[in-house]
Amino acid sequence: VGDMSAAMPYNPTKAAEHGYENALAPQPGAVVQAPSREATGSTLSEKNRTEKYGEEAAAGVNATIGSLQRVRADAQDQPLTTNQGVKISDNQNSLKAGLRGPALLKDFILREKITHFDHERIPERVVHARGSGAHGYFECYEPLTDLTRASLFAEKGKITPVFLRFSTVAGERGSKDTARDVRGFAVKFYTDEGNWDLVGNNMPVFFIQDAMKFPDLVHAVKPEPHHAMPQAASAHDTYWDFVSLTPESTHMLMWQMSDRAIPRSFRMMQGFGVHTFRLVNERGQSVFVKFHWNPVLGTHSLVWDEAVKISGADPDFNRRDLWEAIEAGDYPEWELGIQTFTEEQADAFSFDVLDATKIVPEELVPVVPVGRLVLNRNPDNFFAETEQVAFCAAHVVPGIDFTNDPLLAGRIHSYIDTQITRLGGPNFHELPINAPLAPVQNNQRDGMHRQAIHRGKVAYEPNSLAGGCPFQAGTAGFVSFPEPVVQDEVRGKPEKFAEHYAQATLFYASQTDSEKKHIADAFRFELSKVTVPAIRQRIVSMLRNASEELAATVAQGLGMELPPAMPRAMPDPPKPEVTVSPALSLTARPGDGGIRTRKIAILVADGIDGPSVWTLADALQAAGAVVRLVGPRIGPFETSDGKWVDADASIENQPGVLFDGVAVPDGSEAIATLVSDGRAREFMQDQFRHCKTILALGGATALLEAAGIAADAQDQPGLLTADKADGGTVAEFIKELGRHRHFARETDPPAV
Ligand code: HDD
Repeated sequence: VGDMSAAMPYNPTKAAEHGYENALAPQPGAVVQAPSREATGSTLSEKNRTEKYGEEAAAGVNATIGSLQRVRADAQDQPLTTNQGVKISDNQNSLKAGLRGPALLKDFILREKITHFDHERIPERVVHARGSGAHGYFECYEPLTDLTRASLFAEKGKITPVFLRFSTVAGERGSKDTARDVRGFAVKFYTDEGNWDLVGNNMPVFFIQDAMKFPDLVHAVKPEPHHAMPQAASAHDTYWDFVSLTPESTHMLMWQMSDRAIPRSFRMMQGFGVHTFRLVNERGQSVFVKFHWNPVLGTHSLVWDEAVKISGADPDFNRRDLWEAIEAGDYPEWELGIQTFTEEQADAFSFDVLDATKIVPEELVPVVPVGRLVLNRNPDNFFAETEQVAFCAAHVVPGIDFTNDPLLAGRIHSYIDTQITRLGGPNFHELPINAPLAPVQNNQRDGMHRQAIHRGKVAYEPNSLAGGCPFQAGTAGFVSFPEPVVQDEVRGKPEKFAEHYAQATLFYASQTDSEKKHIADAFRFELSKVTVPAIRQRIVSMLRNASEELAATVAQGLGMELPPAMPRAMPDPPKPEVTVSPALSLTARPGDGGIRTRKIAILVADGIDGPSVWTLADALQAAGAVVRLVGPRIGPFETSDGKWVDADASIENQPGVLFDGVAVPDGSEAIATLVSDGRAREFMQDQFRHCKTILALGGATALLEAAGIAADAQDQPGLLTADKADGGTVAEFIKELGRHRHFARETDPPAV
């Protein structure tokens, strides 16, 4: 008693008991593949050179870290403590009355630990629960002062830090990334005049015109309330029931059934502000504006069969892709474009710009690039940043204002309101990720979890006791655009809101043949999951007003008679200005034809032709691709020339759907192994079915044949065969990979 060492004879250092320190050391002979990191808790991207400054950012001073540095916690070389800072001597054993006796109530260390754990979870977002975020910056190209006084657009080259969160809408927090769904594209700009949140999606329109319908829409698409199925899927009765009775959703359904709902990468999708907003300049003049984000890598998507399989192979597919690209220093980048138009122009349009189910076609009002957004740092902590970030459509800054879009009106209310439940009170703006860089001074006080310590006795305005401070900023502050309103109070819609189909027709007509086919296939799939025939019929009758061709294809796919077209709310709609808009096809933005960050597999097994492996790997990596050697198992394989290659992935843990293309080198023993491996055959079948680029060298064509890939392979676009990996072959392979997909070889049903 009194001798501490005698009181701790029972394995107080559990880790040592298990040889933990040894377990961390590389095993003898192990090849260390990942670059070893200093255990500072920082991510690699923080250490990457910043594009703008060209030098390595010192820890904590990455251009986008800013005020977050103050709260970053790092336990390197520090002892374990309680939340009160008391050092903990034993984190393995609770305090007991005797080794076999009862645990004691006075064990405050145990109780604090368990209590905190019990409260670790917070409610997930009511929609957009699953998301992935990153830090970055926005850079303004040219001053936009003629149009807006928003400070982030004030100067050429001005940098504003941002945090961006991508999301799916319907699935729960732990659901999959590759659901057929809209993707959220929410940007928080930490401007020097306060935070501006542009809370958009990867589709420029919405399902409904009025926020009054939002809870109904969400209740319909979420898992059905009686059995909580299906997870992260719109393919069920209640969703299609609702939209079939809501013809204003027809345009959005086109987008949602298109390949845009299954992006290959967050880095390869567009973003849109959706609503018409206002820009307001220093003189108080205003124009309408639509915001567009265009990805530098181009717009690319998955195909449905692939998305379904990826959701099993890697439910974190898009999250991982974003994380890895940033860690590798391949910073995702978008260009911000704006469409601006006057109120008079808007009045003349065939559609209403306050209707969020309508776009302003680019052919009518061009998109002008005004800046770029680069994501260059992964969060330090998912919960603290990506989960606790609170976006809000009401967060605007001087120079940006709302319009009377009735959907936007509901959003201005909803987001702050939802955070109060989700983040536990009204002070969520003080969470580090949400706190503006601009100073905050007001007379709001108290509430749960208040961080600021307000000094003085004055918390009201006007006051004389604090010299009138904080004082009203007058015209230096946010001044709402004085839009005149003299109207009767009514519940109703403007006249042009009644036209539901012209832009659905426009969207469908603007797609390539394979995109049209995918839209029809998606309707077929989703509606085939609907159990009530009348719902299917209503959707097809609705589609007849958008495209007779589409309606007929879907009806045929569902084995049903073509029902009569749904009666139109507006029988004699205005003539649309634009009937085909090439910009609406994903193919309009192919990227630069390069293969940067694309994941390419090289299949290996014992006896593989080593020189081909190295030639291919070097050339692909030089072109910026991410190369993985994929074997029947991980680990070393002997090459035909007696050397070794080390597979860092197995066909089992990284199936074909996770790669953008595949090369199979020659080597008779290796090919025989792969031919006899059902997984390897399936790997090739998926690569073929999903229209990816395939290269088979020499005898590797046997694997194609074994996979049932047609002997007339030579005629198949994107399917390359060659004797060896010479310069011409490799260049051709890289060129074909740059096309991303070869939809010309797609058939329905799939031939392979
Ligand atoms: Fe919303 C989240 C985008 C209509 C109510 N919404 C949320 C997020 C995005 C959008 C990207 C996730 C933000 C994040 O990453 O944290 N929402 C949109 C777009 C809409 C839209 C582009 C139509 C143009 N939303 C909309 C309406 C309402 C809401 C009409 C309600 C009247 N949205 C919410 C919400 C959420 C949300 C309930 C859930 C979590 C959150 O706000 O923070 O308030």
